[in-house]
Amino acid sequence: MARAERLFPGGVNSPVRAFRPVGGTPRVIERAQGARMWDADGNELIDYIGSWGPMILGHAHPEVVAAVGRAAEKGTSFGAPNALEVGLGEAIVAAMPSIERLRFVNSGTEAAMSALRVARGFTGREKVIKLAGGYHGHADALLVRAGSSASGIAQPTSAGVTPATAADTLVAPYNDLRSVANLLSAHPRQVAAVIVEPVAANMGVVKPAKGYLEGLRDLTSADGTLLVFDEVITGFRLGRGGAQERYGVRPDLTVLGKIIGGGLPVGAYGGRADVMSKVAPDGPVYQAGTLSGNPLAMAAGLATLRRLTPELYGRLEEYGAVLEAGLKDAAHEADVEVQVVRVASLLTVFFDDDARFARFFRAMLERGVLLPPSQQEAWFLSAAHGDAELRSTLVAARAAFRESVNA
Ligand code: KE4
Repeated sequence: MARAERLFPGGVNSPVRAFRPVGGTPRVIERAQGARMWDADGNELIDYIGSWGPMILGHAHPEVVAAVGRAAEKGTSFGAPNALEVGLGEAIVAAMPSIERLRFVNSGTEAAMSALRVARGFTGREKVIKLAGGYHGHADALLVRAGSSASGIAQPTSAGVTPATAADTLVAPYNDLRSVANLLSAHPRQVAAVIVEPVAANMGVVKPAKGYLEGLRDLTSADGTLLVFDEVITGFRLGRGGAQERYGVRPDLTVLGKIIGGGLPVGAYGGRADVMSKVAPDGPVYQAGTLSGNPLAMAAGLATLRRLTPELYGRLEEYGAVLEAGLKDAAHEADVEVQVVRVASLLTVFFDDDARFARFFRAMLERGVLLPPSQQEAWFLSAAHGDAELRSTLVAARAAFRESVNA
């Protein structure tokens, strides 16, 4: 870490990894397998970060590793059409009917940024609406009142984002339809898109209020505004059809990432064919990428999606339910007031103050359980988490909740 700190801001290549909200030195991970990771000092950790979502099968799944190896032997990137990108594209379209056509990029940020550009190009409008606490990657227009670690910076908009850029991004509170209706009526037919995390997971897990997503669908349709679901986390996490299947709401565009790359850099945006027909080279909205659709990343994504079966989602649901109940019991036994919010295999334990969360995090880490080092993030369960992990996690939690109250 000392060498890393001489090289990288905060010694990390993404802010959340720096442990700032929880204190202490980040663990340097040497290898991972299934539900576990080992740090450079040989400590074994049960992992609930899961690379922030992609590792739904668990780390180093043998068939994913083999698929990547086979692809690598034929060349890692051609910069030309290849069969693997078609295979992964067809798998995504089959799982999410709202996606009629799509484009692969290399991150969720690129996918969200591109989706908004297409929405503006298609509608000819300039404004976008995002929800406070929603995180859609680090494109300028979206770093306004953003969640994840962006919520940790002092000002609501990142330094370096110009007032002019921020001015085109309108922000409403999550789960408040009236505020979105007010913004749309204050800017009639000027809003290109509303972009929303259908289950918010960058301010901790926050479920959509009953009727909220349906309400957004109605409000945007009435105003000719595109509804963009950012399913970078929920896509293939809540089920093969993501949140749009679970809640039965059809967006105009969907943003994907994380799981569809199986741990390699992949993002995607897609949706209505008429909207996507605006994307170059078919249309006037430009977007490009050297490594987009490269066979190595496509192979990892395909090998992962192939294993996302109803049985796997059933097991994730079972593990999640037992973990949620166990954590609630452990907190209650320690007389600690927390909220545990879970949707499928996404879970957050909310503490009523950050210092208590930090003590809980450190106490769990000392007992070999690595949680996301931020109250704004979700625990990501994997198919590799089983009875042994569940037992160890709950034993550690009983002690960690007690320690979280004693200063
Ligand atoms: P990436 O550019 O990090 O691949 O994706 C951006 C993104 C877009 N949309 C949603 C809903 C997301 O959650 C993300 C990225 N998530 C964060 C943490 N929740 C990634 C972790 C990090 O920033 O290091």
